[in-house]
Amino acid sequence: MKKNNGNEWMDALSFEETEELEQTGWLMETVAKVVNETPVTDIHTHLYTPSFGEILLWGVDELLTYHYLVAETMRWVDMPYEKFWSMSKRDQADLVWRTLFIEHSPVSEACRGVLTVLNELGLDVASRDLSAYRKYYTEFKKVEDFVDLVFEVAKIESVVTTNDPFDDLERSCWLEGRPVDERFHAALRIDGLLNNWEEAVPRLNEWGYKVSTHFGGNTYGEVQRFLTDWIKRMNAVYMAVSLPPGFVFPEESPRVKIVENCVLPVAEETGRPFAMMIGVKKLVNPGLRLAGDSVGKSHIEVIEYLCRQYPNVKFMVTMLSRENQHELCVVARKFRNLMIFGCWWFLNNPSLIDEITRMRLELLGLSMIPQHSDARVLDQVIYKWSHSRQIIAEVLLDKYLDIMDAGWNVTEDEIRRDVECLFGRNFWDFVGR
Ligand code: RAT
Ligand code: ZN
Repeated sequence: MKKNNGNEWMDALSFEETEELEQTGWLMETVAKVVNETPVTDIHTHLYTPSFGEILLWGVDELLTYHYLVAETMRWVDMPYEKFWSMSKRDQADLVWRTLFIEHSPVSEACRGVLTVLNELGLDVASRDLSAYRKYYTEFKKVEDFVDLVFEVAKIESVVTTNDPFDDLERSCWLEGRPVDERFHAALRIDGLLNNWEEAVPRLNEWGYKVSTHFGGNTYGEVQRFLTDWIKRMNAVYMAVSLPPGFVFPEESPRVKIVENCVLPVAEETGRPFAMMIGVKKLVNPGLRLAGDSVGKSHIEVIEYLCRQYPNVKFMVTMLSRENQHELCVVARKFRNLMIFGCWWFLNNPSLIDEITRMRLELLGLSMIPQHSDARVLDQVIYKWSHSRQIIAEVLLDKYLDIMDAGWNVTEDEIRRDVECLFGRNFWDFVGR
C-alpha cells in the first residue's frame, strides 16, 4: 500500500474505486451543506414571542444559569440550595462560570453549548472574558434585533413555544392580546390541568368555567370549552403535557378522566395533536427547583392503547428514558397517527442523539421528527441546532452510503427533500398546516 503522498495513492486505485471515492466525497459535502443550510421549525421550545417582554430569556447570564448548568454546578459547590437561589442572577452566573468553566474544563454538553453560542455570535471564547460577553449583549437595544440575529445564525424558520394558561405572567400577555411574531407558534401546555387538578379547579371557576373536583355537573364540557378557548386564543398548533413514568391509560384518576373526556375529544374535533412527553420524575431533589427533576422508564403499552383506540386523534410522543426509545420506534411503525419527536432533555447529548437518530432512521426511515431544542434561553437554539445538525448529517451520510453500496444513487434535490421533511415538513404535514 502506497503512502498518501500527493495524489500517488489515487493512481493505485482502480477506475471503480476512484469513482466511488469521488462519489463519497460529493455525498459528504452535499449532506453537510444541505443539513447545515436547511431552515428548521423547532417544534418544542420554552421561548416567548418578543412582545411578551421579560419572560423571553436571552443573554449570557441566562445562558449560565440554565437549570442544566445549575445542577452541574451544585455537584461541586458546598452551598445550601436556598443560599444559591437567594443570590442575584449575575452572582449565580458568576458562580456557575467560575465553577464549571474556570475551575474545571467545560466539557459537558450544556457547558459546551455556552461556548458554541458565544463562538457563533463571534465572541472570543479563548479570552474567557465574561465581562466582555456581558458587554456584547448590552449593545442590543431591542430584543427583536437579537431575535433576528439568532434566527439567522441558527437558521431557524420558526419555533413552537410552550404556553401555559395557568402561568400568570404569560396568561396576562395572552389576555391583553399582545401581537405574536409570526415566526413564533404556540403550543397549549396543559400540565396545569392534568398534573394538578385539585389546584386547577378553583382557578377554572374563577375564570368562569364551572367545574368541580369530582367531575360533577358539566365539568367535562367546561374543560373542553376551556381547551378550545385557549387553542383559539393562542392559535395553538398542538396541546402538550409532560407526564410521569407511571402514566397509564385507562385508569381511575383525574388525569386520565380529563384526557379521555376532554383532551382527546378536543384533539379530534380541532385536529390538533396531543403531544405527550413521558418519563419525568418531578422534583426528586426539591431543593434544586427546576433543576431537581429526574427520569424513569415509562409504559409503552399506553401509547399502543391510545393510538389503537383513538385512530382519529393525532399523537406526538417523546420519551425521556433511553430504555424506551426502541419500543417507541416500533410502535410508531404500527400507527400513522403517532409522530415521534426529539431527543428530550437528558437525551439531548451527542452520544444519545447519534444512537436514537440512527435507530429511528433504521426503523422508520424519514417519517419522524429527529430533534427539537427545548431552548429556555433564546441564544440556546444556536448551540442546540448546531450540535444536532452535525450529528444528523453524520447519521444521514452513513445511511446514504449504505444504500449507495447497494447501487442506489441520491441526488442533491432528493437529499434536500429528505432533510426538509425532517426539519419541518413532517411536523407541518402532521399538524395539518
Ligand atoms: O428540558 C427542560 O428544560 C425541562 O425542564 C422541561 O422543560 C421539559 O422540557 C418540559 O417541557 O417539561
Ligand atoms: Zn421542554
